[in-house]
Amino acid sequence: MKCLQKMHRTLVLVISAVIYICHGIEINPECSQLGQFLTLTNLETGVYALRNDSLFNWNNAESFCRSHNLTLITLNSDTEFRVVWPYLNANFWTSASYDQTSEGFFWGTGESLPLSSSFWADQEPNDYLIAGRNACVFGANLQLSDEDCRKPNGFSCELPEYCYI
Ligand SMILES: [Ca+2]
Ligand SMILES: [Ca+2]
Repeated sequence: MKCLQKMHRTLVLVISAVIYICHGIEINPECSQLGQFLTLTNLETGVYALRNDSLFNWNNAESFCRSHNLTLITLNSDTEFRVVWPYLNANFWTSASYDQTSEGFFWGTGESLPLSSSFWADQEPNDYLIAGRNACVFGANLQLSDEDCRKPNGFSCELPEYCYI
């Protein structure tokens, strides 16, 4: 008996499990001691001290970060905002504030935060237009808003820019 074996070519789709290995960002070795007395979270966009529990006005938040050789958080990209946001549960001060002399918003790094940025929430920024008010920038709901710098908010510190290789 002749057994014909028919070879069927079967297209087999092998679905491999894709393992995402989340690497934290690479840090300049000089920066290894910065913020060492705080709980730091190393994410793909930066190293952060997330302070959900403390409500400070902008100047005190900025001073707190600086006293640990850190800066207030600078959201350099949409990606950074999205990566950091899940770790924050309240409004948080960023490093950006309005500079009356230059008539613009700037991050702590010196980079401009243009009025045309898509990060701004609807109708924001608006507090900077109020005479005599110092306006600082906080993040909430994946958007930025300005507000009187004296108001208390949560905040997040970050390693200074030069620490990121
Ligand atoms: Ca950053
Ligand atoms: Ca505002």
